Amino acid sequence: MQEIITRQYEDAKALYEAHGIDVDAALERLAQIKISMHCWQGDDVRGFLNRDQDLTGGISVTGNYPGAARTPDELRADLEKAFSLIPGKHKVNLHAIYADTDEKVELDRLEPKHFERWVAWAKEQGLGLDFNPTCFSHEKSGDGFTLSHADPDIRRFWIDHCKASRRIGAYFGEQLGQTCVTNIWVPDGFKDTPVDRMAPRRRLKESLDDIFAEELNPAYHLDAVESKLFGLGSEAYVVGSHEFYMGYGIQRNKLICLDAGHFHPTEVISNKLSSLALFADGILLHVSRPMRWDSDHVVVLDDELLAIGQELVRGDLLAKTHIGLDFFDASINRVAAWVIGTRNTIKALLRAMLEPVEPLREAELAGDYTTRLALVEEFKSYPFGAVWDYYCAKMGVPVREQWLAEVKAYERETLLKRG
Ligand code: RNT
Ligand code: ZN
Repeated sequence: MQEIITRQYEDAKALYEAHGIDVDAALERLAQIKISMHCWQGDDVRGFLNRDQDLTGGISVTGNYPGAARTPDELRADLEKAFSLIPGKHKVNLHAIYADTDEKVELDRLEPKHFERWVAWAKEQGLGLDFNPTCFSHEKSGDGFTLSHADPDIRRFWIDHCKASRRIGAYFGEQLGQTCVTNIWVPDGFKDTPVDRMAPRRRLKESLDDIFAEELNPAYHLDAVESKLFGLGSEAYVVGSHEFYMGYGIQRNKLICLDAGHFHPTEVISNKLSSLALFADGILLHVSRPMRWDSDHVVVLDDELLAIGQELVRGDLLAKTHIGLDFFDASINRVAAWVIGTRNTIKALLRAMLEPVEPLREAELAGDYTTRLALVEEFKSYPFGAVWDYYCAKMGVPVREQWLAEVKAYERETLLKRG
């Protein structure tokens, strides 16, 4: 390791240690945290099963940057490149449409065998896998409804798809010896104000109960449900609202997924974690960045990302929280998008681990809000960067923006050669 990185690290460490922060222990802890990196940033949520279908479900990817992955092998190569630039061992979050098979298979007929190559690759790479049924971009979701559809046949199709997805998730968990989270998100909702808000929600509840009827070993598989406030084309009413899944998840013991972009524009998920944690066994996060709407911008190191990290660390919630990413930007290099968003998420956790939490708690308890504010503000300019650089070097990944040259080379040699 370069001498200067080590020296700056030692200096920084002394400053943090003066406040009782064990920096080496923080780095060890940080190395244990797995971020679930979403495969869909690599190809603009297209997948491989129904590539002729447009992206629907009220989500949208904009931009036409060249080099999107067109095949499972290309996507895996891109993921490998990204992971080589991100410190730590992580997970890949797959969607059902990313099945790697030559068979023409319908969503409700998917089986573990259609994901064998993903599992073999994950084993070889030392990665975990998470999963999602794909309840959009399909002719049977064309009118905006899936699990809450009024037509029982359409509902059945999506229920069967979700059941198949859970079995695939359980297979991932068993094969890789680590828990797979299968997260259900459905786009169901109305563009304009409905008359009957109850019936679709009742149907969604019944569909979920049917889907979850099969018990799966929680050591290998956990279910999550993801809410939303609105989407493109479901501005007036989303069936699976926050209250809906909050109730469902607590009552039925499912992980509740909080997506940072799925609430009112000034509402933040960081402020929900401590409440949810008191009642839920586990939480799934979709770390994203809404800009004016659920725009799924690449995650940057902004106040909300820092606050999410702080809540997880201060509230000791890391053990019960599964951290997933959810953004898709097609206007920049897609590998860079992964690297930037994932490195930032890890940075936010490290920043939180380097806070003088105990002295801050004591000041707060004593009503000394002056000290609280003063310390929090001064710590913002502590030499966090030196610790981060040392961590990257120690974990064998590029320090600071050195990763960018590698992405540019990969773009020249690989991405731009794709048609
Ligand atoms: C959509 C949800 C959902 C999707 C992915 C692709 O608003 O956030 O998580 O982004 O499943
Ligand atoms: Zn999401």
